[in-house]
Amino acid sequence: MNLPIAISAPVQSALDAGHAVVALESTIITHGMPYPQNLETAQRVEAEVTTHGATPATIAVIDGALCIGLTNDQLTDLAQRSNVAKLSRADIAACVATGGTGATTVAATMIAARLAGIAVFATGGIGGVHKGAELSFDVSADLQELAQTEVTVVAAGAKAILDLNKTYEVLETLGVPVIAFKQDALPAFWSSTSDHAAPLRMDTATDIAAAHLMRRAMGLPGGQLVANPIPKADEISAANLAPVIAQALREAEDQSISAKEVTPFLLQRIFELTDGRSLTANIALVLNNARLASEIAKEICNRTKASD
Ligand code: PSU
Ligand code: MN
Repeated sequence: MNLPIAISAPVQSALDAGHAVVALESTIITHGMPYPQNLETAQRVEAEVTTHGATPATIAVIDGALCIGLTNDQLTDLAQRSNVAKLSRADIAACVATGGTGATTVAATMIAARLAGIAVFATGGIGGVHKGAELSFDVSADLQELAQTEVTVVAAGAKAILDLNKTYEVLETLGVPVIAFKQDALPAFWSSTSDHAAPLRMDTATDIAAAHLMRRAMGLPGGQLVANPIPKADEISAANLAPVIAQALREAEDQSISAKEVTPFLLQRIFELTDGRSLTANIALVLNNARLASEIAKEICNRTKASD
């Protein structure tokens, strides 16, 4: 059976030439940010990747095609649509098979990136273990994906709405390398630091690329999580955010928000409760992640060529 994969011309020629490509997800566009900031951010992130010498490949399922690299018209359409499906490992194949349209989460974007031969992916923050998961069992499929799909994901850590302790415990159990960039503590999405010590610390894109390739050489399945702190100038302190996150979580519980709706609901409420400051920080951290991902992607290409 043929896979209906549509790789855009610029992405295909970068892949053919062995040039750096950075995968980007689409759920952040459809479910993570309001219009029009979602579209502006998606365009700025692509431009940031280009400026840093790599080719951006935003990924989504459109009318049954697994699209790797979107046109500006496709990006604009996706950003304005409501009720687009939020796709993860469980439902991406069903969406493609039935000719549907959907945005890819971290898990689904990793699957698509691997199919296209893209090693590095930049996003905002991964999903993880939700607070109260001991009762709700709400654990993002992003964690399992990191354990099995060979893509290095650059994020500002797990989103601070989650139970970070449990999230990092699960990643350790699953054998996922969690690498803080240039600091000893893990970042916490909107905040540059946290009281969680990072299991690994690296200070250069070169080291991160070398670790990615060494896992491949050793036959270790799965990816790496690079936890890249938001620039200090753009951060919101964890102390300022704590009451806002607590209120959003209470409201989600009162309104019985569940399953895939939880994360979009919390992000939207925190946006409202911070008068938009959470969104400004979210945009800054995604751009920062796009820069680092581009450097890592270039290093992986250089090292792969050098060993050919
Ligand atoms: N990063 C952001 N905003 C987002 C996301 C990441 O800055 O909205 C998305 C990613 O697609 C991630 C998803 O996979 O949130 C997590 O959803 P859940 O908690 O339902 O697994
Ligand atoms: Mn969930």
